[in-house]
Amino acid sequence: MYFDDIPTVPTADELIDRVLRRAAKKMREKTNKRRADEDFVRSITQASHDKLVAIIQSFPNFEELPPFYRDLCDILFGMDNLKMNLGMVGWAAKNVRDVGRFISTGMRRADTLVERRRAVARIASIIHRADDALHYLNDVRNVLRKLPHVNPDEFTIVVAGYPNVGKSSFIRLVSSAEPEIASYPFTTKGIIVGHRIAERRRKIQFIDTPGLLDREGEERNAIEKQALNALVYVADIVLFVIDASENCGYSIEAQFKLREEIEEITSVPMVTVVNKADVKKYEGFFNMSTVSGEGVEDVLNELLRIRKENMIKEVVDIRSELPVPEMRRHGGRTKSKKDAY
Ligand SMILES: Nc1nc2c(ncn2[C@@H]2O[C@H](COP(=O)(O)OP(=O)(O)O)[C@@H](O)[C@H]2O)c(=O)[nH]1
Ligand SMILES: [Mg+2]
Repeated sequence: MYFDDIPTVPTADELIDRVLRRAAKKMREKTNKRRADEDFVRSITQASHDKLVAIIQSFPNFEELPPFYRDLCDILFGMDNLKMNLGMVGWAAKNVRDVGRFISTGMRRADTLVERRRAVARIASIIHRADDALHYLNDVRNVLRKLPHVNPDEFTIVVAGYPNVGKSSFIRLVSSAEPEIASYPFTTKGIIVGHRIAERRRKIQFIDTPGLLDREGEERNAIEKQALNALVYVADIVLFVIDASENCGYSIEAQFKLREEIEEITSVPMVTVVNKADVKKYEGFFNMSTVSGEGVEDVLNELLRIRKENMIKEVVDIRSELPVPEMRRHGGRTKSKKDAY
């Protein structure tokens, strides 16, 4: 995954402390006092610069993330914010290096202790100017770590519908392994991502859309709408779950209205399934129950059928893009060299 290995981002003080302590330790081993001050400044310069650069590099290149994650990061943080804060840390890295080099080069001619202190103060002050950015990036890091693991290359079924219609129950029931529960920052509920091995060991992933649909369309805020868009974006199929028993607390009309809304924002096939068939069925749709298990197999088969259809379409698409051989384009044999003479 792109976000698992980002280490904690230190605050300015933590970073300065670490750098100073390491340089001081090195200095104790030195015998030449004059050289030691200069080495100290070189050491803190290099270490501060490298650490700041390492922080930037520990983040992924946001522009180059798969579209789903790029959109999600844009929704969560704003691309401009990310760039600005990473840029601030970059600015600090460059300045620390310039200032440190400048001071250490002039040290032999000056009172080295005074110069050393000046270097520490200048470098610390530059790093402090990036403190807000460092805090911000640490927050970003903490959010990124909790994002669900969505594999953009896997066939993806996004399970949508109002809360309590049985989306999570369905994913749990059909997933081969224990589904992963990640959390979206804009919802208090966990998002469930489950995987299932289909025929020929191909994986299918199911993704929940929790908490995004608690409110009626008009009340949903911009972030929630975009998040829903991002989710629908990764979908190869949207599975819309309806609870005809209305035990979920939403009328059947409201549920169909939501279905229309989602149909508007997605261009992929949508399968509608009525869950809780053990309580109430609804004619004209797939009926299933995640409690009794009835109808679940039919729903899975329908999803696999659509998946197969899609795969055949893709193959045809690729074929139609293959270059037409030269000969055929001219409608006959191309002239051989012999014919030309
Ligand atoms: N009777 C019945 N209850 C169900 C069924 N599926 C889910 N539930 C119940 O509906 C409630 C909400 O289920 P959940 O999967 O958390 O819904 P979600 O909010 O859409 O993820 C839980 O109490 C489930 O036990 C079903 O097929 N039949
Ligand atoms: Mg749920």
